[in-house]
Amino acid sequence: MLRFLTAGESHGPQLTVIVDGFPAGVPVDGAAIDAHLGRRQLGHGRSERQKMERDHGEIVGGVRGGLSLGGPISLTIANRVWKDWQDRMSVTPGDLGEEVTKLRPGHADLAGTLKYGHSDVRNVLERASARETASRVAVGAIAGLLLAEFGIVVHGHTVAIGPERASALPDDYQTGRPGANPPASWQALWERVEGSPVRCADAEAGERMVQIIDEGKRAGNTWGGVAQVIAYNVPVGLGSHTQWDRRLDAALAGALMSIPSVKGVEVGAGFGTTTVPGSDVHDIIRYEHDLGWVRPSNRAGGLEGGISNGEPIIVQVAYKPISTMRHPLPSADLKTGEPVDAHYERSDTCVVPAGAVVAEAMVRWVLASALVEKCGGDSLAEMRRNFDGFVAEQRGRVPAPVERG
Ligand code: EPS
Repeated sequence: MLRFLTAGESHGPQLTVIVDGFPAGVPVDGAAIDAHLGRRQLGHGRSERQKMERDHGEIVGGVRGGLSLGGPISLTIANRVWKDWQDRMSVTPGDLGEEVTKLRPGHADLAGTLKYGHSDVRNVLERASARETASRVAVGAIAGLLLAEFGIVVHGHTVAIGPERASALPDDYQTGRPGANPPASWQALWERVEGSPVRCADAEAGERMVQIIDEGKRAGNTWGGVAQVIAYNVPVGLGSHTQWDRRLDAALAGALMSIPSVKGVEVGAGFGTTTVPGSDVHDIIRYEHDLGWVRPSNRAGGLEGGISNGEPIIVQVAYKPISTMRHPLPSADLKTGEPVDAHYERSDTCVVPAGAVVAEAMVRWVLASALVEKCGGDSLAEMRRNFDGFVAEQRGRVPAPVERG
C-alpha cells in the first residue's frame, strides 16, 4: 500500500514529506522532482512569495545509488523565507510577535482556531496555507517516476479562469487509440501549455485570462477557475466496482478535493451528463481486430464502474478564488468580536495554473497507488512481471473474428 504524509508550516524551516510503500528498484531522479516543483511556482497571478522561494526537494532517505530501496522515501523542501521568520515561528517559548486575530472569510481561520482552541490565527494559517501543496507536488513527482516505468503520462492544464474559458481540446486528445495514446501532436500542444503564462493550450483564451488576472490584481480581488488533468496509457483494471472505497473515481475525487481552494471535481463529462439523455452520454463499445476495444467518445472520462476502462482518465477541478484579498472582506476580530477588515499579508490573485500542477500530482499519486495495488508493489521487477502478465492476458481475451457474408 502506498501512503504519504506531509509536515511543516508555510514560514517554518522546511516542508517534510514521507512516501511509504514505494516499490524498490525505481530510478529516482531528483532533477525530475525539482522540475515539477518549479512548474508549481509559475503562473501569472502568483504572489511575491514565489520570487522568494526556489523549491528544491532534498531526498534524505529511502534512495541509494539512484534507486528506491523499498523503505520510506523522505524528502525536505526548505522555506527560504524562514530566515526572516525564525522568531515568530520559533519552536521554543518566547516572544512570537503580534497575534493575528482578524479572521479571513473563506480560509480555515475561524473554524481552525475554534476547533484547536488557539488565540492566534497564525497557529492555523501556517499549516492551512497552500504552501503545503509544494509537498504534494514532490509526492506526485515521485509517483510519476513509477508511472513512467509503465508508460503512463499525466498532464494538467487550465481550462477556465473566472469567466474566460479555453476551447475544448480536440476529440483525439480525449479518446485512447492503441499506439497513439497520447496522439502524436500532444508534445507540441503540451509545450504550448508549458509555455503559456496561465498553463492554457488555447493561446487567445490565455491572453484573456492574463488580462482578467491583471484587472483582478488592480482591484485587489482574486479569481478562481477550472483545471483539467488527463492521464494517458492507464491500463484497464485500476480500481474496483466491488467496494465503495476501492472505486478509482472516488479515490481521484477525494485526492483532488483535498487540494486547498478546490470546491468541485468532475469526472469526464460530469455535470454535463445531467441535461442530456443517456443515448448522448454513454460511450458506445466497438471491437476492431486491428485496434482492439475502441470507443469513439470518452464522456465517462476513462472510468466505468469505478474501474479504469483503458481510455484516458479525464477530470476537471474547480478552484474558488483564494480568500486572502488585498481589498479584504468585512469580517470580525477573533478576540473582541468587533467588525474589522480581514487579515492581509500578501496574496496570489489567481492560483489556477499552479493548481493544475498540484491536481496533476494528486492524479499521479492515486494512479500509482492503484497500480501498486493491482500489480503488487515490493519491487519494480515484480510489478513489471504482473503488469506484463495482466496486459498479455487482456490481449488474449479478444473476440474471435466474426464470420461476415
Ligand atoms: C503559497 C504560499 C503562501 C501563499 C499561498 C500559496 O505564501 P505566504 O503565506 O507566505 O504568502 O502565497 O497560500 C495561499 C494561497 C493560501 O490561501 O494560503 C504557495 O507556495 O503556493
